[in-house]
Order: sequence, then structure tokens, then C-alpha cells
Amino acid sequence: MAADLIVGIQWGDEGKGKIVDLLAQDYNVVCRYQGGHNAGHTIVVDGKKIALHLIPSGILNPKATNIIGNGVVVSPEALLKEMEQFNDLDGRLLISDKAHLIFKYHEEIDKAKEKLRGKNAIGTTGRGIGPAYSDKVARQGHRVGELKDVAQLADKIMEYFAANSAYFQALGVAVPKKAQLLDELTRYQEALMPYVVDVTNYLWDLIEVGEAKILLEGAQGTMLDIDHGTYPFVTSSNTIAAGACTGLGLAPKDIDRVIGIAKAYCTRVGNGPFPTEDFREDGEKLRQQGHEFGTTTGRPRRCGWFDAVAAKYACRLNGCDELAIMKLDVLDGFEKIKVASAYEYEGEKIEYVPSDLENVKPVYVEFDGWESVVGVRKWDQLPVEAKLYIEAIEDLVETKITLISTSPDRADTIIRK
Ligand code: 2SA
Ligand code: MG
Repeated sequence: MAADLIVGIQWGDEGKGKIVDLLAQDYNVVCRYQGGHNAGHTIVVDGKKIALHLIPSGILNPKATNIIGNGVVVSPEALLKEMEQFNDLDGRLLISDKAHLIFKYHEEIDKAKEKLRGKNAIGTTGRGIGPAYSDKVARQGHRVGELKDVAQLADKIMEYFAANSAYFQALGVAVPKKAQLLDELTRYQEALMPYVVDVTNYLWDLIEVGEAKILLEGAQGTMLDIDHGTYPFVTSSNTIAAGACTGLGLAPKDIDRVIGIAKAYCTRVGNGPFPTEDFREDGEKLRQQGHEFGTTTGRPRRCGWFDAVAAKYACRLNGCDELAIMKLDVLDGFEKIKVASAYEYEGEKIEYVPSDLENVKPVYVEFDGWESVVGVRKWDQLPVEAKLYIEAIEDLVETKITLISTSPDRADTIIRK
């Protein structure tokens, strides 16, 4: 009995939320393995908007247990706010004792450092993600399990501030007041400790018994991976499928099916290379038709054409067994639709992703557009141009497209096996 995994193969915001929500009905355990409250999507259920950042999307399935793995960085403040949206979390939410904590000062460091970077700013979400992961790797971070003894944790945090005082002073980050810190930590302890468990053992037991159906939910996207993305314009975690092993304590053989999620075009928030970005009317039209604004920060997303070179790279990195193509309806009404099938790089035509993606120029193939695919639920009912477009992507990316989304509605999905 193994787990299935969902991973974004672009720069995030591929529409993973809709797919997890759709598939979560078939799973009884849904896990997040990396990232933090920099991730975000809104799901509409019975007309009510629910914003999810940290809690896995399986929370909308009343029968599912939702797990926040050790690879996630947890802001207790953000998590508590999110938890308030639900009144039946007992036994439905579990948090790894090994997940690292994000505190207010991580957010302050994140923002201060972005300011200092000036024109080289990464365009982070300002949620303290990078600084929290930095502390983890520097072995000076704090884990959720430490909330067990708040007095000791408060002491450690004060020591950390004392040891790094010059750094904090330079960044303008205030030293917390001990009494206030203790109050805050006590509040977190009371509210969160009931959900804290040894997630790794919990999952191993489930896998051994063989009854649970486990879904692993990636956040952000492959091109934002700390190792394989467009460094340094990336997030601070391993967003790819491999991250699920380290971020939960699973072995590679525990992962069975990998489903890659891509939009029918491309978007990116924040700075960094984006070869197929369109700076003119087409890009603007994609942004308007696709409502391409960040769910966490509201930032307008950069928009452009589907990049088949990057998508193929991502499918290989993640070992995608199949692909879901989201928001096909956003391409409605375009006369011509472009797809990057190769890059021009150092005077040559290449079909791979080099480590300096900022130096490539896309080579496009062009497709005829179609009028409308909104709400189409059957492959046979798609306009012939849309079918040709999907089949061309499938060929270029060398991965079977098994799912096509034609509106935000859960039901407006073409399943193509
Ligand atoms: P960070 O905050 O350190 O992780 O930022 C580093 C880079 O990673 C990008 N990043 C994202 N890109 C797309 N979507 C994300 N989540 C939110 C959303 C973003 C939002 O779902 O819309 O609301 O703005 C996400 N999180 C991080 C980020 O833009 C930086 O390029
Ligand atoms: Mg998102």
C-alpha cells in the first residue's frame, strides 16, 4: 500500500487545490510535506469561501485526516487563524513534532532582507519562509515539539537573540520581551499540542496496515524548488516529489502514483526567469481571464505561454505518471496560442532546462485557438483545436494527460484515461 502524490510542475498556482479537493474524496489521509503559509488557495464550498494556506486540502472531506509533515514550516499564528474556519478538527488534523516553527521575527527578517536586496529582490511572500528554513539548516531553529516546555523554549529563543544581536540590530528586528514571549508560547502550546504527534510513525503504521489511502500534496511548484528551480529566485524548500520523502519520513518506494499539475498556460509571482512571459496584450488577457492574482498576497501574477521544455524537465524530476491540465477555458477566445517547444541558448537550439534559465529565448510553435471550452466535461465535446492543443502538449512533454479542467467547478473536469 503506497501513497499518491500531487505536484505543481510550473511556478506554483497551477490549480493543485481543485485537484486535491477533487481527489481527496477518494483518500482518507492528505499530507503536506513542505512550504508553509506562503502557499495558498481558495476553495468555494456551498458558496462559502475557504482560504487554505497550511492545512491540507483534504480538510473539506469530513472523513479525511490531514497531516502537516516535518518538512513544513509552521507559523502557529497563521495556523490558529486558519483553524478557526473549522469547528470539527479533533482527529482530523495532525502536526509533526519535527516541523519547524515560524515566529514573527522570521517574517521581519524576510521583509528586511528583501528591502536590502533592492532591485535584486526575490519577491518573497514576506511570510518568513526563507529565514525559518535558514534557521533549520543552521541548526538554530525550533520545532513544534518544543512547545511541550515553553519555559525552556523561551529561554532558547532569548539565547538565540543574544547570540545574533548584531545581526538583528542591523536588520532592525526587535528583541522579544521575555514575558510576552512566554504568554505567546503558552497560547500556542494550549491550542496546538493536542494535534502534535510523531507523524512519521503514524504514517508507517498506516502503510503497514494497508488500509489507508494516502495523498501527498505539494505546495508551490517544481520551478521554485530550492535545488532544481530557478535559483536564487525560488522558495526555500524541495517542492518536488522527492521532498515528500524527507518532508514526511517516507521512503521512495512508499510513493506510487505521481500526478503533475500544470496550467494550460504559465504564470509566476515574484522575480526571476520566466522564458515564455508575455508583456503585451496576450499576457494581460491571460491575467484578466484567468484572475491571476496571488491568493496569499494579492499580487498580480506574471503571465505567458505554456513552456513545454520546462514542463518536460519537471515531469522527469518528479517522475510524473500523468498530468492534469488546468484552466483550459482561460485560453478561450485567443486567435493563436503559443507553446515553447525548445529554447535558443548560446546560439543553439536546445530542448532541456539549463541552470541559467535567464539566458534562454523560447522557440514557439503556434496553434489555432477556439471559441469556448467552459464547462466541457467530455473529451469528445472539446473543439478539435483544443484537442490538438492538448495532444501536442502531451507529445512535447512525453507524459499522458489524464485530466483537463474547464472551470473552477469541481464537476467541470474531463477525465481521460
Ligand atoms: P517565499 O515567500 O520565500 O516562498 O518566496 C520565494 C519565491 O517563491 C514564490 N512563491 C510562490 N509562487 C506562487 N504561489 C505561491 N503561493 C501564493 C499563491 C503566492 C501569493 O498561492 O498565490 O499569494 O502571492 C508562492 N509562494 C511562494 C514567491 O513568489 C517567490 O518568487
Ligand atoms: Mg496558490
